[in-house]
Amino acid sequence: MQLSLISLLGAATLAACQNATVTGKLGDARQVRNNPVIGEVWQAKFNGTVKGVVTAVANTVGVNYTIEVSGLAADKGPYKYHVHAKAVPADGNCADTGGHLDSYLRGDSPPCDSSKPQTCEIGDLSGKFGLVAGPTVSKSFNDPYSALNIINLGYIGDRGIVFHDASGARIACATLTKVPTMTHDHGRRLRRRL
Ligand SMILES: *[C@@H]1O[C@H](CO)[C@@H](O)[C@H](O)[C@H]1NC(C)=O
Ligand SMILES: *[C@@H]1O[C@H](CO)[C@@H](O)[C@H](O)[C@H]1NC(C)=O
Ligand SMILES: *[C@@H]1O[C@H](CO)[C@@H](O)[C@H](O)[C@H]1NC(C)=O
Ligand SMILES: [Cu+2]
Repeated sequence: MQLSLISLLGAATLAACQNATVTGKLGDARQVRNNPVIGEVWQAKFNGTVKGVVTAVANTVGVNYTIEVSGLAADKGPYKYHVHAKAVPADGNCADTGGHLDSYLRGDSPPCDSSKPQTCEIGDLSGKFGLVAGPTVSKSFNDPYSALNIINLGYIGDRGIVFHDASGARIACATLTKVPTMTHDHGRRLRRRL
């Protein structure tokens, strides 16, 4: 009797927990409003079976992402896409990019509730903005919680963007790299000429 009461209470607690709003150990993600250079562009370039670019542009609030890729097998989706914690190593092995960027220490489970994006892992872009289907993707969104200020939790620079097929396999990855600005380019060209 006592045992069944305890297990009943346990089940009720579990149900309540499962429905509770999920936040990380460090709380909800905070919106990013201190990117140092609005309009600064970072890109992850895919040049394998999957080809194309994921672009991240520093906005006044968070980061504007644009995904323009092709070569995702139409019968292997829907695909997830994330910012992972680490860059892609020189050998291109997506397995070595770590887990999702999770600056607020939330963990993968339970899954992201896209109606409460502040409670999701920063890097779980497909959790927040939806899965994509192959073979081509053209998609843009603003993520208020991604940062291009290196002092922020949620900094995405020099980290890997990873696509997963429906089985979860990491089928393509590329590192977000800062695109030199016009003035930088110009300066370099001028210096070379001197
Ligand atoms: C939790 O959600 C499930 C379905 O989403 C519902 O059946 C259940 O009653 C909810 N539990 C609580 C404690 O709100
Ligand atoms: C980011 O996207 C928003 C909404 O489309 C747009 O208004 C804003 O200008 C974009 N920011 C940058 C820096 O491109
Ligand atoms: C993409 O890969 C192909 C074949 O490996 C190579 O010839 C080409 O130069 C690469 N393109 C870029 C932009 O890196
Ligand atoms: Cu991932």
